Amino acid sequence: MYIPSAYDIGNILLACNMAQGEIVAGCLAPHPPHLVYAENPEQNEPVAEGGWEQLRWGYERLRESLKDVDYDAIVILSPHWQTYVGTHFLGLENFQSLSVDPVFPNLFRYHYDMNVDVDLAKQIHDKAHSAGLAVKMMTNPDFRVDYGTITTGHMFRPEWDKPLVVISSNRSRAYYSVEVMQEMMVELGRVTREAIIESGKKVVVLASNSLSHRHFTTESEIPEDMSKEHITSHAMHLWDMRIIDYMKTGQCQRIIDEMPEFTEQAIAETDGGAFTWLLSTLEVPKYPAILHGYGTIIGTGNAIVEWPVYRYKEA
Ligand code: 2X7
Ligand code: FE2
Repeated sequence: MYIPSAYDIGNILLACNMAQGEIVAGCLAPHPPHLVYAENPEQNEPVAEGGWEQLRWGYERLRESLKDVDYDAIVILSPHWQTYVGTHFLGLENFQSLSVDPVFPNLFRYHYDMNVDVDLAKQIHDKAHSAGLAVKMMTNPDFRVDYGTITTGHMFRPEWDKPLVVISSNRSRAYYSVEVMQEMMVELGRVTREAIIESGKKVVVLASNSLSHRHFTTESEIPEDMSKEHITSHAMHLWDMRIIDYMKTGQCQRIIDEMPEFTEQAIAETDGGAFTWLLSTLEVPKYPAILHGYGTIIGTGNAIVEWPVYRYKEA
């Protein structure tokens, strides 16, 4: 007689559950504050004469691509919310304040008002805790949300009409190595995915980071003067193109495998773990991603990329 294992029973229960949640899309959604500055939204105080159009058009194409895709919440991991003891999650329903970029206060003074899906944040938090990761819900009402989260949030969905789950960067690369960081982010990605499926919600997951991250050390007189904008070196360009090629050709396992070299040689912002976490939430895709745009910002390499999970799911 066939006796189902606990694993089989779990799968049967999951299959019977009509309210199973899902990740509908995953995106690489970089956050240089220059993008918000150049858009001139009413929330941002400084005023620009445009700039970085290649990337801003890329975000336009991403928004257009997802406009008919239905989802309940957006989950973002930002490298600029740096928590050296564990992974933290925004844990209050609303955050409002003024966010100022510490390096570019001349470009980014943004008045934000964001809603959080605290239930989903707690579900991911609890799963991560059960898996042995150090985690914490952030419930200080005076907490200032980092500019990485806000820039990605604004460029991805300027309406701010979907609740967010915001996950910090544990910076485990700083204390240990890229390899340790990756192990932890693969696990965080796995539990993020499980929690989303169990939540019954439809979710978009966003990794908020640049690719190569060596930047100029001086700013041009007019920050949006595009005649001054280019990649810092040929080596950085080659690394960015290599990683983009892997994304476009569905070779994401190679990105994970080469992450230590990429992160170290291209000084990549993947050091914060967001990209590894994203690939893990998507079960390391083997299908091609859509490249919506690539461009440099003060010499760093930035790609806007979508994994259209909604196209690949079974009918
Ligand atoms: O945070 C950033 C970044 N990642 C890249 C370029 C410029 C500014 O800020
Ligand atoms: Fe950054």
